[in-house]
Amino acid sequence: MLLALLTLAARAQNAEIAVAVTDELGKPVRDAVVVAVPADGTLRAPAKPREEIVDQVDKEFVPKVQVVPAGTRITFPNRDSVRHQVYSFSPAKRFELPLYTGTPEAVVFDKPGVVVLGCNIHDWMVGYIYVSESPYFAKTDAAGRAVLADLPPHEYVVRVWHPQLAVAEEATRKNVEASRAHRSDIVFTLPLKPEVKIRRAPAAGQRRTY
Ligand SMILES: [Cu+2]
Repeated sequence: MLLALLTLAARAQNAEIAVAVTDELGKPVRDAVVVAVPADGTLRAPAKPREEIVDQVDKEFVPKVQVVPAGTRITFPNRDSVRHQVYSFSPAKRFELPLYTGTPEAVVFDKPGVVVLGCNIHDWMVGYIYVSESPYFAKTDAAGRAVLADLPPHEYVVRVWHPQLAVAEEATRKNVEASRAHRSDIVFTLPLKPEVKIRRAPAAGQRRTY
């Protein structure tokens, strides 16, 4: 009981970093990944590997951007009645799940980096898994906001990634001193490339099933 109270008290003392992300026109950017790494480079190893899910719903990846700590096991359940063949050629994780329905076995993402997902059957299906080396991360909501909560007080290097980011992720770095029981507000303005969308097949009016 006392220990639980002490733990709670310690948590309340921890720091928060609140982030707002906009594009160069000031428009909120959703699905931006915000990562904080202690400036001295020390990272605790996660207690135990996490399990996460990337669904396929109506021939799209859901969520389109997923962020996980390194070591996470991800399953790719197919909620559609058609088959999918999910793959990635990204250096952080090359894999392929041969044509399937239902839920194939989990894939382990143990190397930090961005993993771009595709489907061999549906060219327009594109998804992203951001594998974070740090346990401190968040993803922006529709208002372009994210909060990194319960951070041990420390100096952090905070950076942002987004699928349309026009510069290297490293170029977004900001140093933030996160102090005890304090909330730091930081703003990122990102140069973004236009979104490239592959048109879905079949075209409107056709009733072919892929
Ligand atoms: Cu597919």
